[in-house]
Amino acid sequence: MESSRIAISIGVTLDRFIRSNEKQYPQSVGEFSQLLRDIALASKVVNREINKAGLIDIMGAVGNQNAAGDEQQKLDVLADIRFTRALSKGGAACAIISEEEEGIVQLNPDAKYIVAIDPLDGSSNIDVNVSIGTIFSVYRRKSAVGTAINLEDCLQPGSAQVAAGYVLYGSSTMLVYTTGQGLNGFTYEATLGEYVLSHPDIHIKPDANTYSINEGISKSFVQPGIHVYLNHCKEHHYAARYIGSLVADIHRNLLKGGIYLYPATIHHPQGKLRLMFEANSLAFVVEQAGGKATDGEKRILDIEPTQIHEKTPLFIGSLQMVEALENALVGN
Ligand code: P6P
Repeated sequence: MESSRIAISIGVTLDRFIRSNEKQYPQSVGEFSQLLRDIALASKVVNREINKAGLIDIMGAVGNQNAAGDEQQKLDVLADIRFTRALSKGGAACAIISEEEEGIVQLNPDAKYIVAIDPLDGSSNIDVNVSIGTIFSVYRRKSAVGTAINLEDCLQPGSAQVAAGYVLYGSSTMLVYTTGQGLNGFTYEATLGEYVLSHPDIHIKPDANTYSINEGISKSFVQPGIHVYLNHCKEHHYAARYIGSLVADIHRNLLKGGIYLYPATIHHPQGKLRLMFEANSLAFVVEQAGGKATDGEKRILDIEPTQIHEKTPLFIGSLQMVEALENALVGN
């Protein structure tokens, strides 16, 4: 019997994929690769803790709020610690900005990469066993190596990202990321402790018929065009799919086509989602897959941030669906 039929290949591991990419940059010293490995390592630890959440005392809220005013869940805090510790020990990050931290977390001043992270998005779903996710961006520092990272280093537009991605802790755990050379997805094989390439070169359908929005708060939407677009979806018998966990909704729409909408509301006039920790990363990811991401007026990746915890409306997904949404906003 052929050996290939006896020993089925496990495929391309994330580590091998990162190293093969690194060879494209002869001047690379491996810092960037180390950073990606550190993010992957932290996600494996978080994955293990999420899978035990019902069995050990890490469910529920900690009783205080994060910088954005959200009630912190125990796993939010735990995930923030895991990613900060992994990046600190890896030495390839000079700083982190996190949805769970007020200010800049200074790490290795001699490193050149800044990580912006939402350690665990959708955490209100943790206690009911619904998929949740980590969202991350990587920027290159602007200040001189060897100095502390300042606000100008952190407040860069999404177009300056050198990498971005997410981890989806779902029925399987996946790491999906881009370095600007396309979008690839890796599925975690826990028995090996490895992420294995399972979704190479992801592309989002240019048009589809799934829309994701919290219609329960539709009376609080402030732009009339949103209602016009939602009526368009219903007149064309689109499917409404809203998990209430951004990474899960984005992942489904990436693979099947669709649009996710979180508009400005009376309660969130600037939108609910964070520019630096959610919108920029997912906009880079979706654009690399051929989709589009806007705040309703401008491309997400072109927004010049003014504060770390800035919020934005977010309309993201299949190109023609986002364009139809933009037309509905302009026309009404
Ligand atoms: P709402 C989770 O809190 C989150 O940030 C996203 O993951 C999710 O898409 C959205 O907010 C849900 O918000 O207002 O519909 O509950």
